[in-house]
Amino acid sequence: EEPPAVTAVPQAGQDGLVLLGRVGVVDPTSLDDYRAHGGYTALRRAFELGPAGVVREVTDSGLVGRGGAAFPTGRKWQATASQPDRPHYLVCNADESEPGTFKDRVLMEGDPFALVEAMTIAAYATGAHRGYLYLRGEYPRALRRMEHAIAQARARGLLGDDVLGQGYAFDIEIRRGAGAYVCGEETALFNSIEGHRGEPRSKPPFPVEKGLFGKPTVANNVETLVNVLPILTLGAPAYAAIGTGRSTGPKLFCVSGAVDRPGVYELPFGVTLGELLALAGVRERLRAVLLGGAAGGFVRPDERDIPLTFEGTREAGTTLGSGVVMAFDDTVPLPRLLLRIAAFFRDESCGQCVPCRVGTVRQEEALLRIAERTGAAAADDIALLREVGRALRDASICGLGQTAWNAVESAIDRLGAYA
Ligand code: L3W
Ligand code: SF4
Repeated sequence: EEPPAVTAVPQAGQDGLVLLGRVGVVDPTSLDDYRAHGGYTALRRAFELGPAGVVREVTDSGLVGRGGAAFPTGRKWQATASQPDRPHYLVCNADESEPGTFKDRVLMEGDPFALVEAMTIAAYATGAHRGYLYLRGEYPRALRRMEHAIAQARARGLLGDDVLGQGYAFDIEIRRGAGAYVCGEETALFNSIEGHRGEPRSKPPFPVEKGLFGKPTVANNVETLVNVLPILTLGAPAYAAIGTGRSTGPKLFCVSGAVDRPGVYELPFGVTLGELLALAGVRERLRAVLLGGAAGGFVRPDERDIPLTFEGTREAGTTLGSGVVMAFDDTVPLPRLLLRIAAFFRDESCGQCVPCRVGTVRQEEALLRIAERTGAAAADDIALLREVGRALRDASICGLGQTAWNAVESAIDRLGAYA
């Protein structure tokens, strides 16, 4: 039985959408429909520019990664393109598992050919002839849509030995995740594709140098790649004029919780938290907003002026992450919410390194002790949480452990959760 179609795009059909323009408008199973709505003009432009020209456009656009870490995409592409070691690989990280994140799902279900085209451009620019789409296992509809789109593109000469008759060979293979959050960490993802346990590797070396199968690899999030299409069709200056100085372009925000119109919203970087919440119809009695998902942090309802940019959230002492905005009203018991988040990290820790394997357990235990005392925290529990949190952040191998204390810390410091 198919899950229901994604209808989580309140702006569907509106004019001026750069990333979501085709979602809910085109037939996602039709390559002809995709082409009739501008599809494959960006790839043609890429072949005119040549690989170095594409990398230059992406660099000039100011595009930074949309998976949460905001690393400059052009720098990543340039670093891979310049590696003499062969072959090069492209990996699209579609293991969208951050709690509250569903933008990549909406893109893949609603506009799958866009991702095929964007992956082709990224591979062409960085000298790869094989791309892997690592897809979250819990996304059956996205899987079907992507499988269909890849097969159609192959049948029509848009993938394969001679893409668009330009003498360039590229093809895409889909690999499905099996439910582990940590496999969204790029090096765990490589291990998973290679058939090993999904455990992160130490970085450096970075994937641009030694990635999948030990070869130079570009790993980009779905939304990051899809941004390359407007960069090439609008041109880097016009794209960079959207958003703010250091957060250029449009951004997808995943709004959920205590709002009347939850869903994926496309807005230029720089919109304030309050403006986004108003658009989504935020309910009264707002108690807290979680920015950036479980790995992110809570802010208070009176912090509505925070600009939703990477630099603006950083200056406000929080994070934008992958664009999660989860609203909680005062019917949600904070201690239970924090326990749920702590249980998530304890459960998802791969157990490879001690700070995270032990720290996520200790964190949950302390929160449980507090919850059993009906939410009143003893000073030594808070002190222990801070000590464990410091070890998690400073000594964990990967982002999972490094961020496992963010939400709890922000709840204590910004929301006064146990005061
Ligand atoms: C070449 C260097 N490449 C860094 C590359 C690196 C990676 C990217 C970011 O994610 C974030 C966290 C959460 N030369 C390089 C270099 N790179 N230095 O840049 O790297 P890094 O290490 O900063 O972060 P990361 O491990 O890729 C951690 C966010 O991810 N997060 C989100 C998870 C879930 C989703 C989702 O469901 N879609 O994203 C969880 O922690 O915000 O900032 O490619 O190789 N010198
Ligand atoms: Fe595994 Fe946690 Fe260490 Fe990451 S930080 S490698 S998830 S144990």
